[in-house]
Amino acid sequence: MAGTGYFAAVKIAAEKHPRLREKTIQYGTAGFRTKGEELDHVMFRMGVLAALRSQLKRAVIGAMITASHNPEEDNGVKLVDPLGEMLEAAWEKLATKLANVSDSDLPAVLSDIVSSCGIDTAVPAQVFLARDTRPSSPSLAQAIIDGVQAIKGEVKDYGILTTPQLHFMVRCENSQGQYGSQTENGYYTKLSNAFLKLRGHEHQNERYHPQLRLDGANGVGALKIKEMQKHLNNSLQIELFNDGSSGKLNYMCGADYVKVQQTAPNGMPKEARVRCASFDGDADRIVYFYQEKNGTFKLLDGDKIATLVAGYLKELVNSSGLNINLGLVQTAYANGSSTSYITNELQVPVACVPTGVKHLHHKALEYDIGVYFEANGHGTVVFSEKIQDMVLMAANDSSLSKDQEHAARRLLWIIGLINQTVGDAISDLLLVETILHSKGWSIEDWNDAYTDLPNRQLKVKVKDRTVIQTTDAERKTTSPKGLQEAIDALVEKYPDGRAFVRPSGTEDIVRVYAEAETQKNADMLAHEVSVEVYNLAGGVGEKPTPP
Ligand code: G16
Repeated sequence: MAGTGYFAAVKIAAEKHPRLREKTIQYGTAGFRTKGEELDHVMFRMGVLAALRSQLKRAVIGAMITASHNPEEDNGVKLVDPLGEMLEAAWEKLATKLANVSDSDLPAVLSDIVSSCGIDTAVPAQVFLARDTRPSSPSLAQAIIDGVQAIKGEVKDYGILTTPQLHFMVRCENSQGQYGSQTENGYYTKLSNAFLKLRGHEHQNERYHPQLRLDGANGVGALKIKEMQKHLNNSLQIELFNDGSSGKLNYMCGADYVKVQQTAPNGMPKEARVRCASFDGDADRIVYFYQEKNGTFKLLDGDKIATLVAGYLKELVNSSGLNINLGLVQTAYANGSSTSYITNELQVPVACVPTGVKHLHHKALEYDIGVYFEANGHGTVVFSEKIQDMVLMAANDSSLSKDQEHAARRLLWIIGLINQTVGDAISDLLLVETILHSKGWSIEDWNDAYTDLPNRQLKVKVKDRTVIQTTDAERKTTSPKGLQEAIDALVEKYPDGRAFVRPSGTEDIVRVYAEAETQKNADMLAHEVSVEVYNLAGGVGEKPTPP
């Protein structure tokens, strides 16, 4: 087993990446995230950690440099586990510890990790690396490479990729190619083949039009959707805006901006009844939107996507006659109307878990087919191995009726279209377009399924956001004292009122969510809750101002 002497090379390499700041940093909702300039030593250490995890798992581990929806100056890193899923929770703790130790303690902490996890340091380590388009990303990538190489690991550097593309590559490699080929071309080919098959076997209804306007958030998603388009044989005409050629990443555009501000992004023409979509900065989230004739903005967020997808999969499962249990996973941010619609109309069981794709993903694995989406547009569908085999057999079973066989075949192609490793804006876009095309629906038809309760999200700046602690899948607070009682009393005042607060795991703020029967009431409730947070949880800066 490796003692501290083994890490002498790490100590020397670490001299190039010293820890210059005392500030503690946490592996949050989706990895480390802060200003890009504060991350060099963290990246180096995550390179070492990724290599150790690769030795432990005897598999390739991924490291994605991105701060996703955050402003351009921020950056971060997400580690990717062997099946392409987010890093296991126990290792998030190790990552936090490693990121925060002094330079001189580094060998001792690494040695502890090696002995407590039983890592054989003689095993070859391999790390797949990719980054988004932020200016700070190339030098941070070098810090990761230095970390991996400090313990003689090998790096495959993909350069610029979307986050879900890197997750895909890791899964492909570790499945020995069964999941697909671990190249960018392999990604486009797998998804587009499935998309074209699904499109080719259904007649287009006149209310579906193949034109889509897309906001690329001035990020990596814009670059990669252009590549994907080359594989779609013109069956989908995507008009791209905010493609990064001039605007700033995520600035007044992108899925997070559109969802939180409930408005169209800058840089896109405003035209009534045109189907539009928006990616976030690393293309793992997507929301749709359009404008009504009278100019009213309509958002179709992750909840709307989840209901569209779950409803469609349920139809296919029923038509195929296969015995499959289908479930849907949401978070506290899910609009109350979506949960009622899924439960009562679609009759699909719903589970609620804390924010963070890692929580949704794990819960979704409990179903044969698990659909999960956060309201912010981050989500995908996972299929159990058993169901994938069953669908494959049914799709080729000539003893089934034509309808059953047809449904099974579509399910099989849908499995090919979905990036099951993590939420993927490109794959989700193709999935939504497939379903709308198959149903012959316009975006208005889709929106008509149910009406969202008006809602509002706000941010409150506090001195230390960890003073807010939550329970019940983040729907209630347990600290600071009196906050939950105050929220309960406010919610009481408003018909259909609901509100909760939680500390963000990606930004240094507390998030406030409120919904109510009218927009005015939702805005007021969110404001009043913000004031309570400010007063009881150590607000800093300007007090929240009324709407
Ligand atoms: C990340 C996570 C999401 C989460 C979002 C916001 O998204 O992957 O699961 O919903 O952060 O998290 P929080 O409210 O804790 O700040 P992304 O797209 O930024 O990687």
